Amino acid sequence: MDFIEPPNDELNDSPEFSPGHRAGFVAIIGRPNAGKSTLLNAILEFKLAIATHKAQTTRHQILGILSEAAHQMVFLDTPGIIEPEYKLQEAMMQAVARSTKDADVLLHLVDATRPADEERVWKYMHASGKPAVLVINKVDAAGDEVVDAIKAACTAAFAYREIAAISAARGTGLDELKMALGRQLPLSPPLYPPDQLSEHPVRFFVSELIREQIFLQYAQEIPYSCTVTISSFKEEEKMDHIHAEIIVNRDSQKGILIGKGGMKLKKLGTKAREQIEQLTGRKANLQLFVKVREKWRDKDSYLRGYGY
Ligand SMILES: Nc1nc2c(ncn2[C@@H]2O[C@H](COP(=O)(O)OP(=O)(O)OP(=O)(O)O)[C@@H](O)[C@H]2O)c(=O)[nH]1
Ligand SMILES: [Mg+2]
Repeated sequence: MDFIEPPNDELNDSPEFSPGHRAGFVAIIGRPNAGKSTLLNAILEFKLAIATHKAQTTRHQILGILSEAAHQMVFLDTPGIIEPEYKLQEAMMQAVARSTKDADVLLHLVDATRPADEERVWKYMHASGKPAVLVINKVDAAGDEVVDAIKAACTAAFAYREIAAISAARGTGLDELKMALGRQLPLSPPLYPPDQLSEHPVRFFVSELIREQIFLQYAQEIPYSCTVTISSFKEEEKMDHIHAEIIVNRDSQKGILIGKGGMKLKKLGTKAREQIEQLTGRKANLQLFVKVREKWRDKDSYLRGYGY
């Protein structure tokens, strides 16, 4: 008789997990550019989420799973909290609200290199009623007194369960952070199979890697005016054939994106393809098409169609 793997819900009865095992959801929230996606990648030791020097890089909830002997932490990376000015940003804030609602514990990430102007974040935290851990990031780039002052300001405003100081970019302080988070999670067997890293399809990550290059290679409003959809993804024996559409907000942006003689789009495609190949470990043939969808960022039907 063939061996049949138990379905996931039978993990409860698995003898492999100690009675002290903890598992749950950790929502990483904070202002734009605090380093949330960098932290997710550092904890997972894998580039799952795109991260750039520009604010509002992340637009979706990104789920990443860390499975260790003592605990399984399901991280939810989220868009930076802002006052929304158009419908795309409203959808981004809904992703934050959903994540705080799903979380067992909130990880409030604060950037030590700028003043702790966190009122908007605290509003989400209060509304969720969830316990929170304060994590001060970028301590590699800030003095001890500054870090202490941020700590004092934050703990005066919110009753955090734990406090940690880290550098997500350098990977320092992460063991202490994981221990602090573990203490806040409920006793539970794993929620996901221990070898699973995420739950989004590959084509989602492919579209994100293209968007990351748009954030890195174009100035001003272009990154904020674009979205990327994968129109076809065919796996063949030797390579993946991917067609991606870059959607822009206005006709004038199409020319900027393509550049003289198509040079800019070519450079974008080359860099994105390299990143995609790193993610999948396979060769890719990437073709990019630019489309104008007037004011897509403010139209519900487009936003839904593009996954927001
Ligand atoms: N010096 C320093 N820079 C960092 C650290 N962590 C992140 N950064 C930088 O901060 C910038 C923003 O990082 P992201 O991870 O994209 O920030 P985010 O919070 O996900 O940003 P949004 O998705 O826009 O909300 C990038 O340029 C990172 O390299 C750190 O520990 N030290
Ligand atoms: Mg991010």
